[in-house]
Order: sequence, then structure tokens, then C-alpha cells
Amino acid sequence: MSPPMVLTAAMVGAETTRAQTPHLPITAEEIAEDAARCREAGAAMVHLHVRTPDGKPSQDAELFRAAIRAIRARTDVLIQTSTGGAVGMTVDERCGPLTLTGADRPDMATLTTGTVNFGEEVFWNPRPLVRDIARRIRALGLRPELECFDVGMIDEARYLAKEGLVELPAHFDFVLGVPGTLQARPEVLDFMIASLPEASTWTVAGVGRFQLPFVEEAAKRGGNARVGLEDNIYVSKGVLAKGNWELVADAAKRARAHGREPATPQQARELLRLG
Ligand code: KMH
Ligand code: ZN
Repeated sequence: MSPPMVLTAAMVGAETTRAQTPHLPITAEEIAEDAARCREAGAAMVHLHVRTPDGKPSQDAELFRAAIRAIRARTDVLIQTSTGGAVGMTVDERCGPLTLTGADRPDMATLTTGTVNFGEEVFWNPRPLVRDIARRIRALGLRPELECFDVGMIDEARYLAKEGLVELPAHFDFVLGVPGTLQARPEVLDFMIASLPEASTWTVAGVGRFQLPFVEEAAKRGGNARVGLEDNIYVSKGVLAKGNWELVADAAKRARAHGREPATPQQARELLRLG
């Protein structure tokens, strides 16, 4: 039998704006309501960024605390906080959510293992900064999701493992299709899977129009997928998704069409070795 498929909802991001879609959740309550609907639609995890009340990207610990509490008051979906934040943030800013402990601690945190062009800007991740974030994730007792915008970032994870900063096998997220980085093509996905350290798990996040088709590419290959307004705002050509939940519902349908049932949070915990 095919393994359950972990669907992650990247709900907010740092780049999507309310001018692009009125359905972007911004407040803790809006995020929590959409997260609960995502869970009902088949998401096991949310990838979380937060915003200030006027919609600016932020990595403020208190904004994360409020969002995490609001989500957990409504649903058991796993919460993976971003440490990428927005282009141009300092490492201390980016690590705001890693200061949350006890009941407010996230379930997982992202770790990007290299620098890339990011649209017209640069998502800056030199080795010392990556090591710093990796240490903070470990200190909080979390497993990272290794965000790979290029194949070399998988090799860099092996290097971090040699340094004792990341444990292998690990969980990877291939983000394909950001302008200026590796684009979403099936043969790229095959090469990334072939490049993984043994027994590692993976998710693919196709950006823009690649998002929903790449749920199917992942389903066919036994992997997992990320959808949501961080990476794509359309449920079909020219039609805005009415919330993250609508993208998750579409992804769940595509997963099932390939014999993959969406994983529950508990199944995701086991599959991704979150303990
Ligand atoms: N907003 C991007 C610059 C992550 O969340 O870890 C980085 C990002 C990655 O979204
Ligand atoms: Zn993100």
C-alpha cells in the first residue's frame, strides 16, 4: 500500500500581498481559521510566516506566539516555523520563532542551506549563518526541514551533517520555480531525489503555476508536497484560491487520484521522524 502523503500548507509567506489576493491570512485569527480548514482539507502541517497588522513580513516572536496559540486552540495541525523570513532580515530577526519554548514551541523549523538569487533580490545564506541557524534549531530540540532551492543545497546538508549540525537521514523540501533559481521540471525532481542522503524524506513545493501539477509529480514518486498562498495564489488559471484550504483540498484530490491518502499530523510526525 502507498504511504500516506504529507501535505503542508505554506499559508502566509513573506512576499505575497493583499493587493495580489484578498484571501491572504494576516492576523493570528485569520491564520488559525484558515489552518483549521487546511487540516480538514488534508494538510498535516502548516509552514508558518507571520505579518504585522499592516501586512509587513515579520519574524517577531510575539506575533508567532499569538499565531501558534490561535492555531493550536483550533486544530492539531503540525506547525513548522520559517527561519527564512524575508530577504534582507538579520539572522537574529529570522530566528525569532526559535525563542519560543514550552507549549509555544513549534514542531519543526526550516533551514535553507545556501544562497540564491530570489527574484530580483538575493536570499542570503552564507555558511556561518546557516551553521548559526542550524545550532539554534538543534538547541530547541527540533528537526529542520532543509529548504533546497538548488541541488547544491542537498550536498551542503551532507556537509552540515559531517559537522554534526544536522542529523541524517533528514527531511528536505525542494522549492522549485522561484525566479532566479532552479525551475520546476520533472527531470529536476528526479535528480534531486537521486541526490538525497539515504533514507531521507522529501517534500516538493512548486512555485506559481507549477504548484498543483507538482503535487502529482510528488504523489507518483512517493514523496510529499507543499501548497499554499506563499508560493501560488491561483487554484486554476486566473482564478484566485479563496484561501489556503482550497489549494490543500485540490492537492488532496490529486494525491488520492494517485492512490495517496493525505497523512494525519500523527502520521506525518512518524514519517518525518519528528518524535
Ligand atoms: N521568504 C523567502 C525569502 C523559509 O521560509 O524558510 C524565504 C523563505 C524560506 O520563505
Ligand atoms: Zn517560507
